[in-house]
Amino acid sequence: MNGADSLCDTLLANGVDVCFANPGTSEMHFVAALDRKPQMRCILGLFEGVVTGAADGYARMADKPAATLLHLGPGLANGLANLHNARRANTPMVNVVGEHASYHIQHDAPLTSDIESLARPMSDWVHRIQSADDVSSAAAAAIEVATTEPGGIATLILPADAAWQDASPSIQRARSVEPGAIDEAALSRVREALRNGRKTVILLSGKALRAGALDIAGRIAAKTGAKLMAQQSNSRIERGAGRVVIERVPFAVDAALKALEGTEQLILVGARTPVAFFAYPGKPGVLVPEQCDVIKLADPGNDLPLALQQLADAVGATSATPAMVAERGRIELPTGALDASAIIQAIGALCPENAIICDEAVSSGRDSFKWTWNAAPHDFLQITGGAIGIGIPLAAGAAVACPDRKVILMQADGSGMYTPQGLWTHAREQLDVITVIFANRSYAILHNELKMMGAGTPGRNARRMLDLDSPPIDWVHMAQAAGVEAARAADARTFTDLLRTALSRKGPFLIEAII
Ligand SMILES: Cc1ncc(C[n+]2csc(CCOP(=O)(O)OP(=O)(O)O)c2C)c(N)n1
Repeated sequence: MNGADSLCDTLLANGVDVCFANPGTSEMHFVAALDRKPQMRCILGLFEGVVTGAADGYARMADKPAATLLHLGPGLANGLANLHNARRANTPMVNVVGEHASYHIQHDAPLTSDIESLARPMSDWVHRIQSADDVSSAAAAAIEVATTEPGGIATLILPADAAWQDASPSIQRARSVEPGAIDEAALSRVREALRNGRKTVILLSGKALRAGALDIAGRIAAKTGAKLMAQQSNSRIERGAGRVVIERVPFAVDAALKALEGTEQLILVGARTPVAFFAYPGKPGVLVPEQCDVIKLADPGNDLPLALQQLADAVGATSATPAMVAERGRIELPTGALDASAIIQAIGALCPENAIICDEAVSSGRDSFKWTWNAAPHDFLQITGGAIGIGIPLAAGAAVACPDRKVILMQADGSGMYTPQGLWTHAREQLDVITVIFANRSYAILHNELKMMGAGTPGRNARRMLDLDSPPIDWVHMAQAAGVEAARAADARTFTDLLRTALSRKGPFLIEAII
């Protein structure tokens, strides 16, 4: 057994059995070790942003980490934007970053770089393995960091000589760390606040947005008159028919201010105080009214369903005060011209039970909840860190985690062009993903941001940085080149027909929706 075998065995012994990878020479012994372990599913991504984004989507749905395999500093750097998104989602992940053999670093060979400095800002924990005998305990420590609530990004740097040297056969188990209990004082403060008659919003995030926890929160809302809201970006929401109806804090500052207007108390359950994505001249950065009291019930790392149950008990919200859940509605199929609403309406109408809807539709997806709140029950995954290019990888990872569920990806075209390589992974792994491209051929959101910033109207240079129409991107050929079947729709009926066809089959399909 060498260090690479020890790493592989430690991952498997701790339930990590999927590795999203893009390897290079320094990782050849790890590749060979993975090759000796058919229980490990190795999935190639043709760009490291696909690797890290897929590991994110996988863990959000599997509730356990995947490993990634990245090639030294540059490979890691290519994956950083989606690592940033994953960190913002509190996704558990174990990155294995290959490194030169320890005695080779002194030569400053071309791929040498300061891996720790690249890794740190997007990792919760970084560790450089010292020797083959250090591998198993380091990997177990990484898994512990990744799996401790609310989840974390653990990055292990694996020097090639530590991978190829003989290692002790002893395989370490990661400690399982119980999530912290909520503070009694916080619980009684919140209980009192819910009795004082002031206008209250309970803001939820993380695992408080899973169906069971939401149901408890819904009972608390029904009992106390508080309003439930979800944070603007969340890793996963279980929603649709039969689930508690919940709106997110809107992205746009004015809409968010309006949604939170008059709120006198904000109770945080694994959520943060809402702030604007950016500072805009003359607009506030914090989105709750100035006099609003912000009271924290639970941190993201607490057991959020338990915290909600404790609160429900404290306020007497029993099953006799049922939550407001969505009833399955008949959503009309759109007809006529195709626009973002028509696409989402069709998805809402046709979405099968238990689907996973991934959202990187950017400006086109702003109102998606309007068309999907009473659709068939589904999971909703969204971009959490604002670093675009997550959609195609995220959908891939979700599909790997849940092979029996349909994944529908709502993908804006500009963001899709950051990681189109992920389509090849959809095809290679025959993932059950329908990718819907919202082809507005523009960075539409940035046109609006220019206005919101008060930066004037776009002239030639600005338009050349914000428009994607010349040449138009041919997504059908792009998908086909990657091995994914694809078709184009320019009106609502054609789109609906294509969506129906794609839903009736298993495997990847892409619809380029011209809007
Ligand atoms: C990694 C990264 N690079 C750049 C940006 C800035 N940015 C935000 S939205 C956007 C364009 C989005 O366009 P598209 O995906 O087509 O969606 P649309 O605005 O048309 O809805 C860009 C470039 C970003 N958020 N993240």
